[in-house]
Amino acid sequence: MTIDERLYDRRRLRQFLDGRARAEGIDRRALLRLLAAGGALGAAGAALGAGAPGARAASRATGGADPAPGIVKPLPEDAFVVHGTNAETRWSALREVGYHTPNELFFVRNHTVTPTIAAEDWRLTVWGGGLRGGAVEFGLDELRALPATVHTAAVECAGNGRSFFTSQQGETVSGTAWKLGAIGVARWRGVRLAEVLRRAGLRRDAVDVQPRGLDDPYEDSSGNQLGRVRRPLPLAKALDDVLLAYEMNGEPLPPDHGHPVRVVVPSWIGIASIKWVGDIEVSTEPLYSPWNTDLYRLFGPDHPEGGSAPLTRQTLKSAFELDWDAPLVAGERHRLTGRSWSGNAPVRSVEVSVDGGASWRPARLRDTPRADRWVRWSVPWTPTTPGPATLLARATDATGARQPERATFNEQGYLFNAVVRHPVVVTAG
Ligand SMILES: Nc1nc2c(c(=O)[nH]1)N[C@H]1C(S)=C(S)[C@@H](COP(=O)(O)O)O[C@H]1N2
Ligand SMILES: [Mo]
Repeated sequence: MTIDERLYDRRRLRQFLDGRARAEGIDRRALLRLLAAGGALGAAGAALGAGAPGARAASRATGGADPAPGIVKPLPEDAFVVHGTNAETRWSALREVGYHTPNELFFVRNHTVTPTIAAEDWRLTVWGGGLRGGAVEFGLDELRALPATVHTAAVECAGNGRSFFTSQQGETVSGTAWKLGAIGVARWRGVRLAEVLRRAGLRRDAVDVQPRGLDDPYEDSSGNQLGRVRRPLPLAKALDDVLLAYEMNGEPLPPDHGHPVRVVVPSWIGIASIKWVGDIEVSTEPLYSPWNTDLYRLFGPDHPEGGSAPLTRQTLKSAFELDWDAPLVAGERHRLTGRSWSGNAPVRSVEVSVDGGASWRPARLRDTPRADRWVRWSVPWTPTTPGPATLLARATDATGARQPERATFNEQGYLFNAVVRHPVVVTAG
């Protein structure tokens, strides 16, 4: 895979010129010299002396199309599909990759743009009526000095698989048209939220805990100002397994994934895992935000009048580590690989069909199934007849729940759990 460093530098420069980068102690001139030395600057560099607005125009003129405005890391074509401000991981890019999703391949879901936050300037404020005393602040060093916990867990968007409501079920839903790449599994290191709340001094009658991001306030597509991204958690979950993570796969959290600190809520939908967390409100009454009222609930004829309860756990899914319409040579033995996961329980078994669902065979699990993360699997296949074919993978979890043929419709297309029909093309040998 090629990481396009020039594109990366250009994007960083653009953020810098837009005033978004704080450049962590490096002054403007020094940063520009640094970028110029890397060969990333065209006319944009020369224009800087003329002031930021002109420079910005110049960088647009010379920088080419920016595939995902606001995402800092490179998004090589062979690893990502961009949807607006978001980027989904291509499953084919995970094929020869180990268990954890490398940071550079991890999907990005941004409501606005990745902010640049200097770790040394960052403070977390814990506040609200659910505390015994006043607000308490923590710096990164203080969090790092607390007992550390390491947990491997998925972060998966509630809308992962959304496009299949339309392409497989003919239903119209709103939101980003993800295939199955809005998930990643990382090894998160941080401090338990419980530990921080305990130190902040919890009242016995505290009920909700609401982390809020430092990224820009969000304006939805209808022009409604929703404020900063925030979503309450019930105290029971907050005290259970939630982390304030400062490392991802052994590195400081990358900018796009919440640098310097994000919330990680294992087994729950991705929106719970607030990135760039700046403050956490603790309340003695239930809290509401757009992200647990109008958004991230199920609306539609199969759901309660006025909508379901706010969504919590993720659902059951499977994916092949193959591109859409991947070519497979007839007469050769292929090793089909993939991963299955569920927010409800460890995956127990996975079956694969290579004939559009007429017959199923068990896949071999390559990891011990565990909660909060996926299991890799493989199955051999020697196709015989050239032409289009449809692959299906169907997981069953430890509760006995199995992926259905159809997912229950909801207007915003959350929690798609049905078996996905993956097209491939068998080519003549
Ligand atoms: N502050 C903030 N936190 C956020 C978001 C955001 O836009 N801003 N997006 C949420 C959503 S919808 C998802 S699916 C996950 C995505 O995490 P990732 O970008 O690290 O993959 O972050 C969540 N946390
Ligand atoms: Mo999401």
